[in-house]
Amino acid sequence: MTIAPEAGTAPAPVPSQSTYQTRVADYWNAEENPVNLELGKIDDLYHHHYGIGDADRSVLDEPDPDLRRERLTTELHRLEHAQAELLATHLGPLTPADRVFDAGCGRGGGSVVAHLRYGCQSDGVTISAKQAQFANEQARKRGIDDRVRYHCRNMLDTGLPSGEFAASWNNESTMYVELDLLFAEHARVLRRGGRYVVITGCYNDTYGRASREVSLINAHYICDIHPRSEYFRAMARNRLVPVHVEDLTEATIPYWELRREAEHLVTGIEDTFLTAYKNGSFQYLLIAADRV
Ligand code: SAH
Ligand code: GPP
Ligand code: MG
Repeated sequence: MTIAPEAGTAPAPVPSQSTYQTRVADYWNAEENPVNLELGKIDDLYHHHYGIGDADRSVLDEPDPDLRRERLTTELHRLEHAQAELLATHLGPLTPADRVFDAGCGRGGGSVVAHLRYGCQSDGVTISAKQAQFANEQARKRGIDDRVRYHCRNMLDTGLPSGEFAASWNNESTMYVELDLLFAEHARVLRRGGRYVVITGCYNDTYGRASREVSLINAHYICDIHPRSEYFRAMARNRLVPVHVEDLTEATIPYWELRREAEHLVTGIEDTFLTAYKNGSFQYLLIAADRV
C-alpha cells in the first residue's frame, strides 16, 4: 500500500535509493554553510565547488572589518565562478538547440552558467529534494525555467532520454558514486561525438593509497574519493575518450589559502585540503572526453 505524503512532510526519496544515498541526500538537504550561501547571494549563482586562479590577497589588508568580510566573500566567489567558467568552456561549442546534463547539480549554478554562455537547455540532477526545489526557484526568478530544469533523481539512473545530449558533466560530484555506473549513464544520454567533462578531487596513485587527509575529506563530506587511475579505466570501459586532461592542483591552492583566512566562512576542512594538496596525496583534476 502506498501512502500519499501529507502536505509539509519531507519530499519522497528517489526510488530504489540505497541507504548510503539517503544519508548523502540528508547531508545536502540540511547543508546551509555560509561559505556557500553568502557567496551565492552575491549574484544568485550558487556553487558547491572550489575556486581556481590567483587570489587577490589585498582584501586581507582591508582595515574595516565589515568591508574586509565582504571583500573576502566576493573574492572567493570570483574564484569559484572562474572554476565554473573553465568547465563550461570545455563543454562547447554548443548552440541553443543543444541539451546538456548536469550530473550532481547542487543548488544549480553550473547549469545557469552553461545556459548563459551557450543558450543551451539544461537538465540538472541532484539526490537532494531541497536542492532541486531551490535550483528550480532560482531558474524561475531568472525567467529561464523553460530552458533550465532540475530534478531530484539519482544520477546513475536519470530517466533522461538516450543519445539526445550534446554535453554532460560532473562538477565535484563523482566521489559519491561508482564510476562505471556513472559513466555508463553519461555514455547512454550523450550523442555520439558528445562531450563529457569532469572536475574532481582524486587521490594520487603515485603517492599510494588514500592518505590520512583524503580519508578526513571523505569523512567530512560522506564521500569516497577515487584514485586518478580509476577515472581513465572507467572512461575507457564506457566509450569516453579523453581529449584534455588538466591538473588544477596548483591553481586551486590560492583559493584554499584565502578561504582559511575567512573566519566568517571557514568550515574547518581548509587546512586538510591544503595539506593533502601539498603532500602530493590529492589532486584537483579536469578531464574532458568525447563520447565515441
Ligand atoms: N555540481 C554542483 C554541486 C556539487 S556538490 C556544483 O558544482 O555546484 C555534490 C552534489 O552531488 C550534490 O548536489 C549532491 O546532491 C549530488 N549527488 C551526490 N550523489 C548523487 C546521486 N547519486 N545522484 C544525484 N546527485 C548526487
Ligand atoms: C563541495 O561542496 C564538496 C563536495 C561536493 C565534496 C567533496 C569534493 C572533493 C573535491 C573531494 P561545497 O561547496 O558544498 O563544500 P564547502 O561547504 O566546503 O564549501
Ligand atoms: Mg563551497
